[in-house]
Amino acid sequence: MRRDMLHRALFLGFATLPVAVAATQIAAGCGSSEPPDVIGQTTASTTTGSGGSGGSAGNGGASSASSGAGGAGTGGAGSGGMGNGGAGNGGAGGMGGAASSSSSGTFVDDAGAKTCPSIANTAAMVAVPGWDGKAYCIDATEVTNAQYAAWLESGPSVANQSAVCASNLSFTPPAGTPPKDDYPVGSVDWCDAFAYCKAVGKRLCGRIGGGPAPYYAHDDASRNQWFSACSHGGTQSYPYGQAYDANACNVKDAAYGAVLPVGTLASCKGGFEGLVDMSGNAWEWEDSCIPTDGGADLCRRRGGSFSSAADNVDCDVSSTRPRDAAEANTGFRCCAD
Ligand SMILES: [Ca+2]
Ligand SMILES: [Ca+2]
Repeated sequence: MRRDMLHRALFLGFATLPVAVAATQIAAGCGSSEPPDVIGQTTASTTTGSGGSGGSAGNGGASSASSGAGGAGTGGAGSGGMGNGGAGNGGAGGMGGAASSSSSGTFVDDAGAKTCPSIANTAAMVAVPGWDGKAYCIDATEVTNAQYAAWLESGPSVANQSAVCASNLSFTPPAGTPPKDDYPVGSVDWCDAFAYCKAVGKRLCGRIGGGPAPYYAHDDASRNQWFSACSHGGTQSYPYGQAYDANACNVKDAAYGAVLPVGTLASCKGGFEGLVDMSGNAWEWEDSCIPTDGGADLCRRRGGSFSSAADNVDCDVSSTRPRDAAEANTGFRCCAD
């Protein structure tokens, strides 16, 4: 068992479980209403390199996760703006070597060379370093009610969805078109999120390089867009750092008790410059589901919400919900390749 998984198993009180059990999905218990998935890994080349300093300007040396060497960060200090339609193509800061990751690729600090789309009435995007030369873009914030409402008002047709979403007959949340505010949209199902991102010229965050994220590699920074962005390329447990901070983000311990407008807490930043709310506020649907049959498939959601306890708000924790579930505390953000 990987060290971090062992830690999690111990934390959750499953220390006495056989590895084979702990490595499969544990769906209940833990004294939490939002049990994290504990998922077996398909790759586990754990390294023990020292984390390098990141973010400062300079010529970037590619940092190899397999060597664990601290990599010099490519400069490109990000200025990823937030808000509606603002251009926010800031290159993300550099990163150090992977301290402990299950990554199987080579980190390439190439965000500074990446140009992200700037699409009206959608979240600004931030360029983040990629793996194997695949820098990509991710929304700086969760998609807001106003952004989602703008899309609904464009009259999108449910007829153009893939077969797995054939049962999704409406993109409108049960309570109706959301108000035009900057709170994260909620009560959207996976198909709504997928359709929104596709329609605005992005895609629901999935695998680096294209397609869905492999379901059993949700904490593989070399393959998972959402996780790599949150964890600073697999080097941090939380978007803002390595240690839990009860007040950095809108999580249960911070006691706000409800979602906040996206980007309200400047302290909830990272894992790369310009990103906010990767921990807490609203859960975020991800393009990672099993099987691929229809509305009952289980799809991942990431990062926890305002009501999530400490063990549910780090970058590698995830939770699953049926593809057709629409919960008030679950929204999403989009990526682009
Ligand atoms: Ca729907
Ligand atoms: Ca979030």
